[in-house]
Amino acid sequence: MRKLLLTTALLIATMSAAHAETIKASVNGLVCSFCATGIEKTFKAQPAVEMVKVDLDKKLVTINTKSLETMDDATITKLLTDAGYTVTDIKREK
Ligand SMILES: [Cu+2]
Repeated sequence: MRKLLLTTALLIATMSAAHAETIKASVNGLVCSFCATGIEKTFKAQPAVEMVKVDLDKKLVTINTKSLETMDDATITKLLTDAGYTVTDIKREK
């Protein structure tokens, strides 16, 4: 019984640690470093966001969420649309 509890606790700990997400959003309208800075500021202000990186060449916004946190597609799309950009694709990696 004790062993089972320990295994369960370990399993939960492992799952939690792995639960941060990497989200890659393809965005139209990203042209200069001001765009990149603005988007980084917007996403860093979100409580679920650990790190955000903007690649101007690939027109890609990479968002890393904090452990146990996520951001749904609608939230990401709204943040980018409100900032004046068009989201063409959102991909997720665990
Ligand atoms: Cu710009």
